[in-house]
Amino acid sequence: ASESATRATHALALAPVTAPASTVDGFVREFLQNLNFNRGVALSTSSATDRYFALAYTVRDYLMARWLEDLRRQREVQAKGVAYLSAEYLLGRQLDNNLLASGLTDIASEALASCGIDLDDLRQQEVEPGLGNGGLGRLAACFIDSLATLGVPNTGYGIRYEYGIFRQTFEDGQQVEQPDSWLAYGSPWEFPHPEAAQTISFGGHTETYDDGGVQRSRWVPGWNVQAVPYNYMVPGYQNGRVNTLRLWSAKATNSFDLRVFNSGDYEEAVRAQTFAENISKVLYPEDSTPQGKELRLQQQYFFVAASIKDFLDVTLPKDFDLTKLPDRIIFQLNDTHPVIAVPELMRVLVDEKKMEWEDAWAITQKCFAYTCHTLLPEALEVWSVDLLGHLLPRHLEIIYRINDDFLDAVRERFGDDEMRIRDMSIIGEHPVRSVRMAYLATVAGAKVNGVAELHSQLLREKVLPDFDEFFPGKFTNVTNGVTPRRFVRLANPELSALITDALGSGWVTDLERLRELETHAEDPEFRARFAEVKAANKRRLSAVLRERDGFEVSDGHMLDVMVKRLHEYKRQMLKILHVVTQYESVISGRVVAADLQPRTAIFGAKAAPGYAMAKNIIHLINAVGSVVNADTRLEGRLKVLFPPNYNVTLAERVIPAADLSEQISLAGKEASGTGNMKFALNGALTIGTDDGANVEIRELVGDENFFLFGMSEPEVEALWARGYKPAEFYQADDNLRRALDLIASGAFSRGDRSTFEPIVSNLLYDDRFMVLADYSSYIAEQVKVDAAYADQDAWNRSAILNVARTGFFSSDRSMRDYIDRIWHTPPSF
Ligand code: 9GP
Repeated sequence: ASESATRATHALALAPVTAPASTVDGFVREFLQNLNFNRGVALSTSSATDRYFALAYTVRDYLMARWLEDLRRQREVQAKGVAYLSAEYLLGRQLDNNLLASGLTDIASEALASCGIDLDDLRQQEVEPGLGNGGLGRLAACFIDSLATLGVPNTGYGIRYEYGIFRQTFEDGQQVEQPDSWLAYGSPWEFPHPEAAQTISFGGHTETYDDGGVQRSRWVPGWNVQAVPYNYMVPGYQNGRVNTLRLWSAKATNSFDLRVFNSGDYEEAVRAQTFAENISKVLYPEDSTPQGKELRLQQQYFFVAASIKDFLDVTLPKDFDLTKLPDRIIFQLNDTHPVIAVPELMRVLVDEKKMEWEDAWAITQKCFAYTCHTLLPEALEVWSVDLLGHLLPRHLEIIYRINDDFLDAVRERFGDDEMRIRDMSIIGEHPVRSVRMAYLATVAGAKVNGVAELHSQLLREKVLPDFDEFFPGKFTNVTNGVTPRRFVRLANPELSALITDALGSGWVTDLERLRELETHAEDPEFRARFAEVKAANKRRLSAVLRERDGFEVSDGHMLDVMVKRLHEYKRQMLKILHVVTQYESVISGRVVAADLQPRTAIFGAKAAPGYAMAKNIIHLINAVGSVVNADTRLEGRLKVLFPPNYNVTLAERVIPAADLSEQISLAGKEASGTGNMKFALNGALTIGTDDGANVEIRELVGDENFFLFGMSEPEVEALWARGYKPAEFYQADDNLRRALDLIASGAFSRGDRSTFEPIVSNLLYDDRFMVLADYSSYIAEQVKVDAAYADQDAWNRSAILNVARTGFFSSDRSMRDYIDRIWHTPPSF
C-alpha cells in the first residue's frame, strides 16, 4: 500500500497544477478555503480586509496554473525575451484587472453575492500600489499588460518601494504630504522569495592584479545588501498567459549585531540594517526632475544589478554561451534611471566572466535599448564623478574606458573638432565633472527612441544631433500608448458595453477596430446612447467625489478636466487664469452670469515636495476654487474642484466623465503625454497645444474635432530668439491684465498681496513656459469650446469620432512597434 501511495504522490507532484473550476460553486469553495486556511477566519467573523485578501488569493489560484506553465515554457524554450528595466511601475489597483484578465468578474460577483458579500465593497479595500510618479511609471504598467496580452515573454524588473508616491492632503489649500504605507496590511498579490535573494555590493575600491600574465582590474566592494525578489503576476487579457513583474526589496545582509545589542547599544546594533533597508524604503517623488542624491543612485544600481544577476544566473541555463546573450535578451532602459546597468553588464562580462573587453562591448551594445522620456535638459540625469566613483568605483573606470573608446571613434570620424568632442563626451565638465547618463545610454544602446513623433524629432535634432549624425539609424520613434483594458474596458464599462454592442468584443485587443464607430457617429440614436453613457459616468464620478471629498458636481456642467503632475511646463497656470478671467468678467459686470456656459474645472495634481512654485500653484488653484465656488454672483455656473491625492484609481473615475481634456503644455516640452490618449479614447474633446502626442491625436481625430491653440515649437523658438518679454503680453491684453491684477490684489488670499506675489512676478518677469504668450489664444479657443458645447448633438458626434479614431493609442500597438523596430522578439512560444 505504501508503494502505491508513493507512486500516487509522485504522479500528483508531476501533474500540471490545475485551476479551480470556473463555476460559481468552484469559486465559492476556493474563496471559503482561502478565508479559512489562509486568513484563519470564518466567513461569519471575517473583516472586509480578510474577505478582500481571500478574494485576491482566489483570483491568484485561478491564474496560478498558467503562470507556472509559462515560467516552465520560458525555461524550456529559451526564446528571446524582453527585460523591461524601470524604476517605476504605477500599477493601480490589481483586483479588477486580474478578474477581467482571467474572465472571472461575473463568476466572482455571483459567488460573493451568494456569500452575502458585495464585490464592490471588496474593491474598495485595495490600496493601490503607487510605485511611480506619473506618466513614466504608468506607461511601464501599460506596457507589461500589453506584452502579456500579446503573448511576448517578458519580465518587468523594478523596485518594491515600501512607501510609494506620497498621499496628498490639503491644509488651508496647501499640499501636505503623508507617507503612503500601501503595505501596512501586506499585499495579497506578491510572492516573496527570500531564498532567491541576490547580494549587491557597493563602495570600496578597485585594484589591479595579475591574471596569468594579463593585468586586470577588479572591484573590492566595501559593503553589500541583499536584494529579495517579490514576484507579481502579469496576466494577459483572457489569453491564458501570465508574465512576471519582479520587484526587488533591500534587506540587510546581517539583520543586526547581537553582540552590540547585548552590550546595550541598541541604536548602533540596528544601524547597518536601517542603512541597507533604506534603499527600497521610498520612491523619490520627483517627476521629470532628478535630484542627484546618493540614495537614488543606490536604488538604481541595486535593482539593475539584481535584475542582471537574476537573468544571467537564474533564468539562463548554467552552461549558456554568453556570446549568444543578444539572442536571448534585450534590456529596455526606461529613461536614464536604469542606465547604470550598462557598465554593470560590462563588469560582469569582463571581470567575472573573464571576457575580452571588445567582445563584451560588442555583446553589451546589442543587449540594451534606451527610451528617452523627456526634453527638459534638466531632466536628463547626470551623476557627479565623485559620487559615482565613491559608490561604484569599478563602474566609473568602465565608463571612462567606454568614453575613451567612443571619443577615439568620434575623432576618427570627425577629426580633432575639440568642441564637438567636448559636446559628445559621456563625461561633462560643467558645473562639476559628471557622467551624462543619457549619453552613456545612447552610446551603448542598439536603439534610442523618443515617445511621440515630435519628441523623437526634437530629440534627434535638438538634444542629441551629434549622436544622430554619428550613429545613423540608431534613433527611432515609438509613440506611447495606453492599455484599453484598464482605461476603457474597466474604467468605462458603459461605453465598453455600447462599443461591444456595436462592434462585438474584439476591440479590447484590437483597438483599431474602433474605426468602425465612425459610421455610428452619424446615427442619432447611437449619439443619444453615447450621451447617456457620458451622463452615467458623470453621475458615478459625482458619487465618488461626494463620498471621497464631500464635493458636489453640478448637473448640466461641462466637465473641464486637467489631471496630471503639477509642473510649470504643463501650465496648470493657464487653466486657472482662464477660470479667473471668467470670474473677473462676471464680478466686474462685463458678462452676465446667465451667459456663461456652465462649467466645472476639475484639477488633480501632486507637486514634488521640494518644488516650491508648483506647490504655490496648487495653493492658488485651491484659493481660487474657494472664492469662486462661494460667490453667488456666478449663480453656480462656474466651479472649481480639486480632489486631493490624484492617483490611478481616481483617474479611472474622472477620465470617463470628462467632456474637455486639457493638454496645454508649452510646445516642445511634453515628450508625449498619455493622459491625453486616455481622455480621447473615452470620448472627451481635447483643447491642446501642438505638443507631444497631441500632434498625432489631432492628426487622427481631425482639426474639426480638436481645439488647437498656442504657439508651435518653431514659433516658441522664434519668440525666444527675438527676446521674450512677458510683461508686453500683460500690457497688450486687457483680460490678462485684469486676471493677473485680481490675483495680485489679494482677492484669493483674504487681501494678502504677498501670498501669490511669487507667482505673479514670475509670470511677469520670467515666465519660462510662456504662459502669458499663449494666454490670448487659449482664451479665444475656450470661447470656441463654449460655443461648440452648446450644440450637444454635434459635440457628441465629435466625441464619438475621438473614440473611433484614437485606437492607434493602444499600448498593444506601441509594443508591436517596439518588437518590430527595436526588440525583434518572436511574438509567442
Ligand atoms: O514627461 C513625460 C511624458 O510626456 C510622457 O508621456 C511619459 C511617458 O513617456 O514620460 C514622462 N517623462 C518623465 O516622467 C521623466 O522623463
